[in-house]
Amino acid sequence: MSELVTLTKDHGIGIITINNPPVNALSPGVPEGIIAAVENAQKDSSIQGIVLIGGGRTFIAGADIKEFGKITSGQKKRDVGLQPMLEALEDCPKPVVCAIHGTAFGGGLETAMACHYRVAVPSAQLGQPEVKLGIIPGAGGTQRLPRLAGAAKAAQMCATGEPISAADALQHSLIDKIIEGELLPGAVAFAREIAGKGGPPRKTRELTAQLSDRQANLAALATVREAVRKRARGLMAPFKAIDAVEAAVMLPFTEGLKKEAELFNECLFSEQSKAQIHVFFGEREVAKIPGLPKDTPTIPIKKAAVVGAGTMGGGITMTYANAGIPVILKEASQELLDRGLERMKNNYAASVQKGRLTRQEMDQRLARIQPTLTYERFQEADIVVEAVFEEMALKKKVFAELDKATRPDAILASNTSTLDIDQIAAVTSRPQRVIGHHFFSPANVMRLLEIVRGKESGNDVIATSMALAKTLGKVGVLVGNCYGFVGNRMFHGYQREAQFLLEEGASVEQVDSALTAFGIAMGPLAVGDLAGLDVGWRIRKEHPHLTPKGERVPLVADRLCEMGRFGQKTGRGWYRYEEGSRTVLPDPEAEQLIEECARKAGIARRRIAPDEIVERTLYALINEGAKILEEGIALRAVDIDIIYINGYGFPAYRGGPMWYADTVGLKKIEERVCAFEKQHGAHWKPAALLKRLGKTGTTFADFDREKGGSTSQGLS
Ligand code: T1G
Repeated sequence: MSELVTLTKDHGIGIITINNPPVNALSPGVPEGIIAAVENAQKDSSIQGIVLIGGGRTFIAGADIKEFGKITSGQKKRDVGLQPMLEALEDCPKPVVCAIHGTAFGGGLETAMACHYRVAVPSAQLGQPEVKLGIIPGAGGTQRLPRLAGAAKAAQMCATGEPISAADALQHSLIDKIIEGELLPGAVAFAREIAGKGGPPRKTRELTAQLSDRQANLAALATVREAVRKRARGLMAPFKAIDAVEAAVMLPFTEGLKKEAELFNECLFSEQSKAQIHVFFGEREVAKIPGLPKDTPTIPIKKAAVVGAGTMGGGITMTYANAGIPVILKEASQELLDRGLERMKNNYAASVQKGRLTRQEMDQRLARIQPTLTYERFQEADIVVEAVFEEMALKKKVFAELDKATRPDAILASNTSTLDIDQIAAVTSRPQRVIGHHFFSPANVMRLLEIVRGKESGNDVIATSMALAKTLGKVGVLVGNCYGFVGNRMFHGYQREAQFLLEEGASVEQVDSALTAFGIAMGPLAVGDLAGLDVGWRIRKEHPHLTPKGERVPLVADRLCEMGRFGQKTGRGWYRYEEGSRTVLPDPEAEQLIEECARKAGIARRRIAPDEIVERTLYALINEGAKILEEGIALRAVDIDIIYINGYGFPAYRGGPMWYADTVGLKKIEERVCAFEKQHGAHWKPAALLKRLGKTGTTFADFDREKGGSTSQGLS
């Protein structure tokens, strides 16, 4: 028996422990070890019952995702290979009790459900998150879960991938008992009690009570399908998961298993799954900073402070309060402070109303926020995040004040979305403590934190920022300091092309619907209206040098702003909006203005196909991304993917712009970019990296591998 799995005894109860850190994944050797342990326990007459438990911080967190590449590349047969282990557990004549702590996810929950009983600690999480990897449960989860928790609950869990708590699991008969005290002794006592009762073990696959009312179950599945349809736009796996649960309602267990395996393989070999597995490992890869020693000390962040209670400042303050960190919030006037606090209270109240937060949790979070008009208590802060107006002079003034008001070891972070971190740091006496923390609106919701290293930013400040991102529930991505950093710099070209396409004949809806059909959460023009067209207008006026002389510039946006059409905030932008509504409505006045600008500029208008819209906007994004990689502003192509998926609504099932580019083929993209350069101008100059990879038939994933990173895990 390998060290991965051990069998010990406690007065007649065999204890099978899995030791495969960090998350007890069912890697090669683990299922085999469990089978051997069950066989040994079966043979041992002194053992009346068995407990299966995970060593370390969690029960089994799933099948080993790293192994999937071997299946899709044909190295391994088309099966996750867990069936023999599940049968060994379920067919064991002695009662097997599964003891759950941490996360029983995917193959982990499927293993638990093959056991005869399940107990868990109150903090345990149980779930089938496979759809987040573009697949469905492939080891009986869609057949056993409905037999325990009912078809509706099973479909909901498998289609959303969201975990449930131990309390919810108990309520839905997924577990038999919550162990309040220490898990192992509690589980052993439970097993001893069951063994004492005697009788044949309870096999999940033989349970039918939950499946008896077929019509009611089918109706419930239809309701789940409808609910999922609204959230899972463009995704394949969530619907396949419901189809598999339906097979449990319609077919005998063994037939249902076959149907599940068929649907599982359909998903696993899909482009969507490869992309989503790339994203899973990518979100872990971005946390690894080449050249930053693993043992770099991090600074404890026990108290924070935020300067500016506007939309961003308020969201950032809530993010700290939500993470349990007390936060001082400073504003320049009582009126602005009160408005900011009001907005946060309303935000929390809305979450309470939706049942996402209890009233008590709301009060606890608000109690962590300490409003102020002075820097008096800023000595207490380990980190300060500046979130004032996007204007260099103002930011420099605030940083000079913070340099005096805070402890010399405090970290000073700027939420600037475009400005030069080094210039800001230069007004302080501790540039090594200055860094960019670029949150995305709404800051308490969006998962991305773009961490901008200045040329003086210390390793400890970088390491602390990366760790803090995780504490705040964010995905932290480290980027270099240039105008717009990574996300906004790439977005500039994407927006530019969207507006050029309008001038050349596409309508506002055509541009946006081409990209939402591609899977992007919101079209570029609707995003402009949401963010406020005046933000870009002010930046263009303050930084005319950003547009190289003689280069073509978009004509309409400035005109819209001169007319006071700033977007949602003024009820008109590229679209018009009814009072208090965020629903985009076509506006003939905007279309008229576009035609007029084009006519005056002598631009011939023509019918533009959705493919061209997608190509010109996304290839502009990808080409700029390649330049950013060349300059080392982004560490890896996957970093860009994670930025766009978590900050700009790029669909995870497309893997991000750079992964998507690899699926199209860089040779084709390079050729198209060169063609656009000839047709539309120098702003399309292809990146040298794109040319190199295109010519050598290699990919951005190869580029990352060259740099020592890889998220494709052998995905071919
Ligand atoms: N397989 C392989 N590696 C895994 C893994 C897994 N299932 N889960 C985590 N890791 C690695 C991860 O890459 C990282 O590595 C390290 O463990 C720590 O993870 C048959 C087909 C459990 C909530 O989808 O959600 O079962 O970067 O940083 O934040 O039906 O990991 O250090 O080298 O995320 O504490 C279903 C995936 C699989 C759960 C812990 N299971 N994991 O979060 O740590 S499909 C999942 C998680 C399946 C069956 C199907 C999280 C976690 P490295 P971490 P964490």
